Amino acid sequence: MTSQHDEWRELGQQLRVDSIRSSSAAGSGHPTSSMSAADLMAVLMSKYLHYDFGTPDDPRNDHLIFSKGHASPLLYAMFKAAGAIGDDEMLTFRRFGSRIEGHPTPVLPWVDVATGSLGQGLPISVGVALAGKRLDRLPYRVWCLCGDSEMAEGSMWEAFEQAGFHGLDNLTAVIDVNRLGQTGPTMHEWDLDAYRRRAEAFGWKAIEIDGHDVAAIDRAYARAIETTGQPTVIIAKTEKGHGVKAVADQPGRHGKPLDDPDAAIEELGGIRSIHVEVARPDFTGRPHAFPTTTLTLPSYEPGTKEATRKAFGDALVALGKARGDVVAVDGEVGNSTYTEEFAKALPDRFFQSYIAEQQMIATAVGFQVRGWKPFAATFAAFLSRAYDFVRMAAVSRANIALTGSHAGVSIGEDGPSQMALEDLAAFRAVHGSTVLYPSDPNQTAALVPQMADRAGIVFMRTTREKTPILYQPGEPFHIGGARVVRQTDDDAVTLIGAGITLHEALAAADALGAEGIAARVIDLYTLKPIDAETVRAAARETGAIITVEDHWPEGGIGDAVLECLAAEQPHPIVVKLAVRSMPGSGTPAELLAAAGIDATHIADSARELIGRAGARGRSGTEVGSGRRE
Ligand SMILES: Cc1ncc(C[n+]2csc(CCOP(=O)(O)OP(=O)(O)O)c2C)c(N)n1
Ligand SMILES: [Mg+2]
Repeated sequence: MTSQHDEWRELGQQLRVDSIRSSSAAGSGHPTSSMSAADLMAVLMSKYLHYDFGTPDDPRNDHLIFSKGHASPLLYAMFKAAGAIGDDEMLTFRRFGSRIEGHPTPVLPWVDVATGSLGQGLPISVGVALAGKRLDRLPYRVWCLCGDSEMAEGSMWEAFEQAGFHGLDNLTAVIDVNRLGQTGPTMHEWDLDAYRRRAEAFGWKAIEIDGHDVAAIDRAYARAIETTGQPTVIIAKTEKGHGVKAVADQPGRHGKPLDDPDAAIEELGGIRSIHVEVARPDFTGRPHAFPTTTLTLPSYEPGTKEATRKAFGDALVALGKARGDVVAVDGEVGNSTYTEEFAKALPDRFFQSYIAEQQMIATAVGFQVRGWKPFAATFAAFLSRAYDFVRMAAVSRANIALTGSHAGVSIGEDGPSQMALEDLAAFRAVHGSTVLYPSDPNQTAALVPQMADRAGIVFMRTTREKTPILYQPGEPFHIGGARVVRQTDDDAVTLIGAGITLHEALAAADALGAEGIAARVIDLYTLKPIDAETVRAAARETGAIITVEDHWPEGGIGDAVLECLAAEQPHPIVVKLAVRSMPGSGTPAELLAAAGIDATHIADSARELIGRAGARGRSGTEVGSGRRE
């Protein structure tokens, strides 16, 4: 026993006491989950963590991610011990307006990403560690604290496999094996070998220890940083609520303050005010910078055909050549989304996530922690599998670009398992998101560079089918815009589409025109933020609107348009054409027709609507009841 060990033990007790104090002040929180990991974190911050709390964006800093984000009282107690926050602020835990939120978020400058949805912190740590190895090329380390019940999440094992595969020896995971989850025991309780066998099978160095023995913890970290070629997991046997008899290893104590905090604090030896001088980064160096050239976007000749997914792939290569911070992440469908072009042109900045969509998004989130500009792409349908990662990325205030190909029934023969029919609704619902759905390859190329500069979650839906080139190369398009493609003074109806349905709407407008009916056609290439003025002007001037989308009726183009009009009084009838029954296989044309979203159905719908609206007059107040009889 050395005095250093005593200091670490004392610090562990302080972290416990402070976790109890903040949770009791808040009247809620997770003190027992914090207490089990207190010794593990005490040793980490005293000897192994390299972090300059005064300069949180120093690229050389280590990264500490609490995958078990509910142990936030412990994290805040560490921040207090490091002098980053004061005791008073720590005790504002969970109060309205305090940055000491219930679970950690990057509202605090020392927090990289929001955690609290279990199963995400380790996958994101893998992304940060991968950035350290392959992008920044700096020797910072990533430390990740995981819960044992959290290990049941499949995404944790996506992370284990990928970290092992990439040999991320800059990553150390610590599993706090306190035997308990929220409602009762975990699957493996204190069977540390069960975790070790799994970790080793995934290519990790696994070290089993008593998580309350500071000497053993010290030795484990020392071995972790010596280990090369593979990540390390420290599997620590701990007690939930350790140090306080009333709660230690007791079920039913998860997620609540202690009944008698004063007695508990006394049992732990009272309040302390130990300050830890956390070591600063001990190496020099700057993040690697990739060479760049000037931006030359691809162009497509009007009169020919190309798919927007191909234009996305081409434009991403062009952007990547012009910007060294742009990186691509694939979900093992790069020959479908066309990120394979990036893989060929810029292999150092291409990352294969294999068929692990949660890890794909987590990798992107980890990259942007370090300031890289990730573009992650897969079939739009499969992004839904990682939706919680996207939701949490928004909580993390992450800046990531996502592209989903193979949208809607127009993909054809593959059938409904491959068709994204809810992606527009899903991505519109994400806080602060941007939703793009280009209709033309030149337009796609114009939008891709803007995705890299846009804050938040930026989603682009691309189309599998080749569609006619509508716009000239170099024509300007901006996020938030819509393009009126057809317009006359006599428009009797407005057809609003995007992607594949814009082309159907144009064909419908041709058919209507041949009958003497003028139709305005709007290319709604940005669903969010929507160009409300263009939509409202069309509503006022034509008095009848038909929206057409290769998507379920809920939450897509039709609803985005209706939202713009909801506050307008009066507003015209809006007919939403969308996919309403479960599609099967068929040709794109057959499936568009079966869904009632092809040119023929659009034209039929327009004739019927004009018949109704025409009976009442285009500009009169009767138009705009918004009701469908
Ligand atoms: C994805 C997800 N599911 C459920 C929860 C609710 N929840 C919060 S903590 C917890 C138990 C976690 O147990 P463990 O990982 O062992 O951590 P401990 O508190 O024991 O340290 C649960 C189920 C959550 N936060 N996230
Ligand atoms: Mg547990």
